[in-house]
Amino acid sequence: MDINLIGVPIFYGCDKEGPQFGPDKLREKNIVSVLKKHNHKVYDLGNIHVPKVSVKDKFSYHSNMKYLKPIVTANTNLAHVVNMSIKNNNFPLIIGGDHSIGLGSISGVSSSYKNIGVIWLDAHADINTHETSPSGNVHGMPLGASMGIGHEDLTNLYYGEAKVRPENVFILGARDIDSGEIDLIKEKNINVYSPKEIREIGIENLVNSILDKLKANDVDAIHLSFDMDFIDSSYVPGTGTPVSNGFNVDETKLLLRKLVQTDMIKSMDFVELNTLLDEGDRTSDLAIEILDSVFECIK
Ligand code: DIR
Ligand code: MN
Ligand code: MN
Ligand code: MN
Repeated sequence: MDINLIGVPIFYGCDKEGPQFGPDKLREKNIVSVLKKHNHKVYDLGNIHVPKVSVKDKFSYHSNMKYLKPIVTANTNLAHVVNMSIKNNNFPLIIGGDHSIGLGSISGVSSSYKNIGVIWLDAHADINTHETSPSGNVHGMPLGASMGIGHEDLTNLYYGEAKVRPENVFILGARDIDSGEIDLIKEKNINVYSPKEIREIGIENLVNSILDKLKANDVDAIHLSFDMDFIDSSYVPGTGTPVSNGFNVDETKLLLRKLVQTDMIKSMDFVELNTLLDEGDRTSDLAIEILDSVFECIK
């Protein structure tokens, strides 16, 4: 596989400093040589430009979407790089940064394919809108916006239509879902599985059934979006919104490896590593360990 490493040093989506150091931290931890071990060619495309704005402009662009304008600008840049990467038969590995970068990555991926699937691994559902969000943090909105739900500045990013159909979205690991999101899940019949439900079904059974459904829906590629807070809070001090009752490290690796072994995953986000909150380098080291394990299974 020809991997394009794309960093997005942004924290505007979570309004908490730290995630902007994620891409360079993983480079310092030799992410490139770790990926190369598994016979991939790795091209580090560097970091996407994120405009600098001051804290006093947080609400200048919208009253319940903090830092809206620089988030849209950075994600539009990201979308184009991801689109070009896929058009040239590369695998974009997008390193955050907070999860607002799902806006750009999914927009770029969906430009390159006819009908994509999205598998979102997260303690949260990230389908809030400016109307339902209790925080005003855009990192809680990217998956909703990608389905065409929410404010037009987000839903029209890069190009003006929905990027993924709700029936092709699978949210795995969710265990902290806001009330407006619960309503939307019911209304749109969105596929959401908590860690408890995944354990009951079994990781392998679940992956098989997701793949069957996406194939039946005629999906031509799957984008995988991994939020560090998918993992149980006891293992990931270095993430902004840790949640208990998540998967342990071995379960997480097994799920990710089964997913990429389907050969349908054509792009991946890896987000919400917060180096400022980390205990030593515990969470950064875990990030490397997980990426090592995942890319061993990608052909
Ligand atoms: C929360 C947190 N649901 C919000 N979302 C997070 O602000 O909308 N997503 N942390 O990963
Ligand atoms: Mn998230
Ligand atoms: Mn999350
Ligand atoms: Mn919440």
